[in-house]
Amino acid sequence: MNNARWDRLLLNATLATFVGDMPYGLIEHAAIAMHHGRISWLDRMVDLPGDPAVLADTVQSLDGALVTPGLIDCHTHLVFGGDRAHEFDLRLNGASYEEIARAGGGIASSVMATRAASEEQLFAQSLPRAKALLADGVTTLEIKSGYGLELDSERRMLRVARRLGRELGITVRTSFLGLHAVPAEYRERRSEYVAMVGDEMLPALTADGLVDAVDAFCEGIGFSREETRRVFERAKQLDLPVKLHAEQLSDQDGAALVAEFGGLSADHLEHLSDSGIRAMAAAGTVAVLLPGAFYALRETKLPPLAALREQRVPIAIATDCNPGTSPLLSLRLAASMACTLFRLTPEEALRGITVNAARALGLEDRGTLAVGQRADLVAWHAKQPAELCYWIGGQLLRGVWVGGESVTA
Ligand code: DI6
Ligand code: FE
Repeated sequence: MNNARWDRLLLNATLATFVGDMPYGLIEHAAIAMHHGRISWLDRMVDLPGDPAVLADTVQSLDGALVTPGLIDCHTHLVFGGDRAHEFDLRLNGASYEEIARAGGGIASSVMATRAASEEQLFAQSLPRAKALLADGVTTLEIKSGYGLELDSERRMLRVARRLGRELGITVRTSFLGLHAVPAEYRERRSEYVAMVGDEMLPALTADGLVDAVDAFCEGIGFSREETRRVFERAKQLDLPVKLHAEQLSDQDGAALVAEFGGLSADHLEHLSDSGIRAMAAAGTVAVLLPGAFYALRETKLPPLAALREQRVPIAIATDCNPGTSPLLSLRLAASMACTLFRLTPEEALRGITVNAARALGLEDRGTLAVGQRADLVAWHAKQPAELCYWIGGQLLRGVWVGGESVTA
């Protein structure tokens, strides 16, 4: 039937649209149609403009199941060589993070393993992690570089990130994180390293078409505001948006810096100040909270949720999937942790992995269910949205559509 109005129609769904002021933008007893990769119609079943079998080529009933936008993990370091399970073991047997780092562990050990891995090996090691996120409903995924810290290895990481997107049929957005750590060979020459990141690596990787945004780790043990600013200036010249690891372990006033550049997001933010919040609110910079790192590091200082709410800063949640501080492979679990550890409401947490996560990546065509949006959506073995944060672990996925096509997770 080639003359049907729509490619596909899902019936008897509960839609969490995240549009409008109703809780979750919920529409019960609803249907949703997709055509040419976009959402072409959605409303209550009783308002369907005709016989479903005539309206669409493919019709499927969901028996009242919950449907949400495809989930968006807007902050990961998912591509890396090796793992750090051994350090986890050492830490729980009494070794400190500093001792491990001094013995060549920490980020340096992931850099060594990543540099040593071929593109093929890096892809093979990263693929199961990306698949785990997809199996939990993620259809858009941000992946950072930052374990190469030299041009060829950073390029390899970003190429692997892009290939994961192609292979799994999901969207991958890449961020260049040259300012993640000073590599050992530059320890005595850090200003040379910062200059190389801005003047050589960033322009070269941008010319290769591998960079969607620029990130940095602005921290006492990372890079200063001035060093970060230097690379952000280059990003601006290249017309690339910026985001920042800010205020994770201490207040460096990084949030105000990224806001000054009109940044997409400031991420972590446990030590965020009132002035940082005001700067973010004025610039429309999204606050990305990362409860996986908070949990794994057994942090106790909470991000300033009340003030973020009061200033109406949009809040997103991400896994921060990385081998050191957040080996977390479920975005739904990150949302659950955001509720239990940070006290977000389930609606805030779910907006944080849909509509606000899209905003943190500068993507306006997804994160909500509305006519014209990309047809990235997930059907769940759940009836109500809060279940997605309420169940801790488990497999709730019932179906995934990316750009209107059914994908096997
Ligand atoms: N903040 C983090 O928590 C991770 N990177 C960053 O900038 C840690 C990465 C690691 O330990 O490998
Ligand atoms: Fe991170």
